[in-house]
Amino acid sequence: MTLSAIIFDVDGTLAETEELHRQAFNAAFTEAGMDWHWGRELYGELLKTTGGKERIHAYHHNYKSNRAIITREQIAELHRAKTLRYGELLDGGGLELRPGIATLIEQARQEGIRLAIATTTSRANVDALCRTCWKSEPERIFEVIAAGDEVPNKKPAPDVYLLALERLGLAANKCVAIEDSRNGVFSAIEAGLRVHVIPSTYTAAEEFGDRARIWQSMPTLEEILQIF
Ligand code: XBP
Ligand code: MG
Repeated sequence: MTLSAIIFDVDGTLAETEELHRQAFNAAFTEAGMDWHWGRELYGELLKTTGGKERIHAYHHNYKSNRAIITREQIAELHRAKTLRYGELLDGGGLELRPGIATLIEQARQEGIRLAIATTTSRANVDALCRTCWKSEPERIFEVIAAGDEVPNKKPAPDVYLLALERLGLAANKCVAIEDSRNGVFSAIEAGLRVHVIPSTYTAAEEFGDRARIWQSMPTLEEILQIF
């Protein structure tokens, strides 16, 4: 069986973005006059809930249940402000691709292996990341992009990987997923994909089950092909 496509997760996999997401959430809370502040340890816990809007809701529900009700509209507004701040933080520069990502993508392109994204974050954030890290629009690097705001259920549900496969027009057994988190690994496996996981700063202590291949640094294309 030949490998036809590699499907990449974004946050934590292409780059260590979660610190910028955390700062953007906190900026949005402050701008809204709220006293919420997510420190690193707390954010590590909150990351178990994928999706920014879902994370705000989970925090309110689990940590602030004695406070006034927060509406769906207020959450959406907070998340809009967060996305703006995140884009600005990325545009400010400084964020780099994780070591080995640029090489892996270049090797895949040279071998004619197709490239795709399956992410929980929004398309706007994928665009901003590619502008910062590749100085390029995402379509010039990734043939297919499936984003969290396009599917009903975020990871660990398989929806976003299934959408990426549908857009590629490929069966799952012709592709591999590259992930950094437990939620992402389960999402990809549910979609029928083989998964390579390279834990990131926030996911280093997670359990990934026994069905994903765990790497401590980014594998080369040759290493991926050896166990495809
Ligand atoms: C990571 C996530 C996202 C980001 C924040 O997704 O769970 O929610 O933390 O992005 P992935 P949004 O690793 O699948 O890319 O606020 O846009 O949801
Ligand atoms: Mg991730």
